[in-house]
Amino acid sequence: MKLFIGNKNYSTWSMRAWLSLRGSGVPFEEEMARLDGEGWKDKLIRISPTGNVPALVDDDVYIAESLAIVEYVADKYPEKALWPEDRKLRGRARAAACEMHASFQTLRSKAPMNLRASYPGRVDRSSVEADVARIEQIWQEALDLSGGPFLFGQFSAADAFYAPVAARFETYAIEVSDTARQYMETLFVLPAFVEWKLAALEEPWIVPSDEIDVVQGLVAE
Ligand SMILES: N[C@@H](CCC(=O)N[C@@H](CS)C(=O)NCC(=O)O)C(=O)O
Repeated sequence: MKLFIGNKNYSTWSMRAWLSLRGSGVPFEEEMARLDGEGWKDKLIRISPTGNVPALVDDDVYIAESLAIVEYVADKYPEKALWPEDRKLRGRARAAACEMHASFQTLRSKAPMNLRASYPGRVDRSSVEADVARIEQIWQEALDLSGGPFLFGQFSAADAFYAPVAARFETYAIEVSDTARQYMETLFVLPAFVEWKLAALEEPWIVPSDEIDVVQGLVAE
């Protein structure tokens, strides 16, 4: 089983799928399809007809879309518990991941993930208030329900889906509640998160469209 991913510094959807698998102990190979450089999009379309990463190839089966990848792998490796074992917690965890997949466009567009960067104050909480408040509510409810330390008790794909959000809060020093901060610290020491971030820090590539100066119109792409 091979997971195609984008640049680790920037590719949030790749990170969600990769962390879900690695954090759950699923065996897989990975290959990077860079989101920069000459002809990158054509190369990507050859790997993944959606033109997006992540994409999973398992023998003759090809699966695109981060959430579908997680569900496919959860079906294939039920013993790895990508979702919580308790049915009600599993339902809530899936709902949280689906909401991440479908929402928070303001935060996603105004505060691109950039793991190697530190830009405190460049994104005001007020400009992304509705999204941050809803994410804090999701985290608080989940942690109250499960008792933590991860959203639904043990690590699950729901945590992987919110990890890039936590990384954004950190990069731009967006103020969050004490509960959210504590949960972020739990994520930041997860071995799979550390492994991904260390690899991201090694990458030399710049993707201009994900750099805050370009996003904020201060520098042309
Ligand atoms: N809905 C897709 C989104 C995938 C996506 O947008 N991936 C980005 C990288 S994080 C990508 O491949 N972008 C290519 C492009 O911008 O053309 C999923 O959940 O997998």
